[in-house]
Amino acid sequence: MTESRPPVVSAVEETADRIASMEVRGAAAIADAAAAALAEQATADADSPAAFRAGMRSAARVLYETRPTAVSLPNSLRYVLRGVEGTTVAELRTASIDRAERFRSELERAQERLGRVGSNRLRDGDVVMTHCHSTDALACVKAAVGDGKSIEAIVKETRPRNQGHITARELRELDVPVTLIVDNAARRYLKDVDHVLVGADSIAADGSVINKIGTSGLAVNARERGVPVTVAAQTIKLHPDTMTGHAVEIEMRSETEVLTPEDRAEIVDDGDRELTVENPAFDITPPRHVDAIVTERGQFPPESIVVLMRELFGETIDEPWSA
Ligand code: RI2
Repeated sequence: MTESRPPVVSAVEETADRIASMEVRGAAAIADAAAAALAEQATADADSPAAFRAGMRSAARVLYETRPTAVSLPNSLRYVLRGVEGTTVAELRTASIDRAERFRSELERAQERLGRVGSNRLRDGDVVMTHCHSTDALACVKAAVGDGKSIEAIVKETRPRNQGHITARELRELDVPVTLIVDNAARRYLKDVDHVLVGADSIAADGSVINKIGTSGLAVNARERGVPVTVAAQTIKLHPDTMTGHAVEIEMRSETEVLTPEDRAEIVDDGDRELTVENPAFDITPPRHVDAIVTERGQFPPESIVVLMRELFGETIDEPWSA
């Protein structure tokens, strides 16, 4: 039986909207925003401990339904909900807020640690090619630059939303020389590149990497050119469901990100829906095209990531928001 959904505070609705519209984006930022929203929910009035818990579950469901592929979101929600302990509303409230804060500060520390691990893969004078915008990938470059290494970047613009522009801006803020290219030029420039360095939205138990659409093609080309592919992904990107054989759902987004209504009208008559536009946000890169997954717990060949997953999650995963 499905529980009727108790109302949630407006901060939760707003955060869910900002995640769905990608105003808040990037797997780490999504996880952080979701934990902060649960802390806001915890401040809401509740008549009883049961009502408090129901409100928290309801908030988690609203957030959970925004972006299906970024597993950092359910991982964040699960972490906070597991810490909702106490016998009075006041105790539950304090525990929830503390738990959310702890998650957020651990997230920040994890990214710094990951950056230091990833920096070891970069040598002075290296050129990296990036795809999309990943704070985990940039943490590696930041740490390398902080260690005094000189790094250059070839940045793919990353259609349809051009998150490469954010990467270019942030790399320039680190004083890294940047060459911005269209996605279709990637293969041509791989000959000048020492590493492909990308982030991830989810990592599956077999070491497959789910990341922004175009990553898998880039990885295949990089393999053909002999360029190593490094994936920077905190452990909140590890997808527990895949340990039991579940596939990761690939988010399909609006066609308007690819084609404006005006552009559509130029191609076909108004009202002609026979022109189909597909807009998958992510793709899956098989482990054989990935050299290393860099986490805050060290770097792993993709095929061995399942060992870390077992250590972190055990064998069973619950969905506390569905209770
Ligand atoms: P961090 C992004 O997805 C990109 O695919 C990026 O590689 C990934 O999130 C991870 O980002 P989107 O939110 O967590 O732009 O490393 O669809 O910042």
